[in-house]
Amino acid sequence: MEVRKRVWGAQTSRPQALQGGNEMKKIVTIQDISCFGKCSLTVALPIISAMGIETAIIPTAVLSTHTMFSRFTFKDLSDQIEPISTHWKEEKLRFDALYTGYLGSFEQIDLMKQFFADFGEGSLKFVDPAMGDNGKLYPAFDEAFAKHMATLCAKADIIDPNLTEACFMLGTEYKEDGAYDEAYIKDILVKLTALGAKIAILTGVSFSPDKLGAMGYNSETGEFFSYYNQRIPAKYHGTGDVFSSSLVGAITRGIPLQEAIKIAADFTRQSILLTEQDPDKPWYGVNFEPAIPYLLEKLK
Ligand code: PXL
Repeated sequence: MEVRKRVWGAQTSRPQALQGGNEMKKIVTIQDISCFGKCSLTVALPIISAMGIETAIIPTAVLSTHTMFSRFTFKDLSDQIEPISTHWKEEKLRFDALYTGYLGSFEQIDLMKQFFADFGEGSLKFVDPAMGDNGKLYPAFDEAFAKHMATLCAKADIIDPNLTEACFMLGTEYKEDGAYDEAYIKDILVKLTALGAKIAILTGVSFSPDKLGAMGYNSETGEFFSYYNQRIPAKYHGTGDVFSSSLVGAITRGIPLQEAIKIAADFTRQSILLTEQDPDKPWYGVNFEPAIPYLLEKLK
């Protein structure tokens, strides 16, 4: 016990790590652990680590599976967020990026605002307001929750909602692919940044049946940008988490934003492609794992 204590103490108080004296970047990602189902932390942790970035986590809840399964267990961990954060402040920990994903309650959203206030200075604050897809919110959420998520987006540097999440946060009508034009997407992007975030990236944007991609807006420069690739006609759960994790990883590695979006979109597409080729393809998630070598190749 004595020895274990000393080893642990030595690790946490290593001066070089505290001063950020090594070269490796650090991200903290805050979202749930769905123990089975390939989403949130079981996606973010392996992807960001594989990108050569130290990945700290705060699990906000433990679920047996994600909420698309017909039944799941759920243990809320909100009461751990403040004590973890207080300890980290004592340890003077700093992160290059703070990345939030799926959050389960109004309280957790407010705790993230406090976390941004405590750790955000000089760090990239990245919010993926994971709440829904295909015009619908996930079962746990309603419109009031989406409006509250918008108040966290207001505190971020970069947000990357899909069209569904953006529409619920803004109270704008959701339109299916093919039923909207560029003016509709640009209007949403401007309104998203008017919430307070500097940059908004809208995912799942399509202006032609064979193309799918993302369009972004930088409110500081007034610049719009987009990236599309060949659509694979298949939808998988967890692709938003694959995109966000690789995007925040690429940005943290110093890759310019538009290039980072291309890398994240191509990696997500490659994950979908490999899932489609798998005879045992899972219904509940995407095979991002065999696409990791492709991602690392893109980072060279
Ligand atoms: O992939 C988003 C996500 C994360 N966490 C949980 C979810 C979902 C989507 O359904 O249920 C628990």
